[in-house]
Amino acid sequence: MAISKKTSKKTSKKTSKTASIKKSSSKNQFGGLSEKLLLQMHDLMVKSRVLEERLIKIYRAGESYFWIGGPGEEAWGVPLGLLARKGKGLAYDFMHLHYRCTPTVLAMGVSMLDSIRLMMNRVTDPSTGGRNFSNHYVFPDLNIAPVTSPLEVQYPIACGTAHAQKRFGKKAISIVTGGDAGTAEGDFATSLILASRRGQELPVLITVQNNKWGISTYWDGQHGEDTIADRAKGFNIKSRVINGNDPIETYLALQEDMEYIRKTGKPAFIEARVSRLYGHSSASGANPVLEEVDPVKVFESKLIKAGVLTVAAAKKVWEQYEEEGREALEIARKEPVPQAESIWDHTYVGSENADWRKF
Ligand SMILES: Cc1ncc(C[n+]2csc(CCOP(=O)(O)OP(=O)(O)O)c2C)c(N)n1
Ligand SMILES: [Mg+2]
Repeated sequence: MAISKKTSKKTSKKTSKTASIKKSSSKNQFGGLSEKLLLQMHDLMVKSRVLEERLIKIYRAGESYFWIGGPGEEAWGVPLGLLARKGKGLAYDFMHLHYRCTPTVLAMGVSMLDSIRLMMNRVTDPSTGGRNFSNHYVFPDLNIAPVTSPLEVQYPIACGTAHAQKRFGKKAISIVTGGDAGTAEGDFATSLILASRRGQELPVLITVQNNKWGISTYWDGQHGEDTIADRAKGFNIKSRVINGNDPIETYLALQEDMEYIRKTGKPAFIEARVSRLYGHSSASGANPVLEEVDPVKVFESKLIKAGVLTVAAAKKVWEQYEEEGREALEIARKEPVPQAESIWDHTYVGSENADWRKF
């Protein structure tokens, strides 16, 4: 995070001359968001993309077993991470994220190195001690709940933390993310019911990142509803579809809905249409999908066109994160992997299941 702030400062200094010339037009074009925020979002979106591409290279080099992640969800995930009320405990927002959440956790302050440690199953991985897949983060100090491999279980769990937050009374909210295909699970329907009961509504932001794919099954033919957001409307939940490939539209929608939830204590629903730029996971090859919109490239071009960012400054951001990713890889390479003796650590602590040998 410190690094991204530094970059934003550097880039804004370099570009301030051009930026001030076009200030009034860029304000309108960018929904009134400040130049500083625009550059910060660009910086984090690039950071996330470079990190994910580094993770894919690590997989291809045989230094990891599996990759799944978020290239194509940067314009959605970065504003989400920036807008969350970050901290530990019920006075702060709870994040129940899915496995494409790298942009969000980076925007919340997680480092590239810690993501690479998880990817390479290093004992130093703060999320799981090197015992889970890429992007399956957990950061208790940031209220980032464990990313689960079973789809959709995070949705009712988010209603649980929202219930506790409501009782605590500090206007914190719970936020849940997940994919479109996963909404076929009963857990998704359960969350709509739990969130919206009359008189017992919950301060939860339920979101779906609709990339129109569930592994290799396309959206068409799988849904009777026109939009997933329509399903929330049936429960009287404030609901909308947004272009999740546009960080400005995303930022403004999230800001408005988060304020609404804090103010009313009621839920809101956002379906964000996003890209899936490297297919489902390493299991399907993790190759670039060139037909899909690249939100990072589109946003960068807009900023350059408006004079908010120069070509040289943009290039520097990409190069800087390439360098940080390479350095982080070198560090992680030298770190050990977990040993068999620690397999039961943190698992069913103190219960009879703590040691399978005693079953
Ligand atoms: C309960 C459950 N069923 C099936 C799977 C296998 N699975 C993993 S990812 C995936 C596709 C999910 O698609 P979607 O919810 O649209 O999310 P996306 O991967 O597109 O972001 C499936 C079926 C699983 N992990 N959990
Ligand atoms: Mg999907």
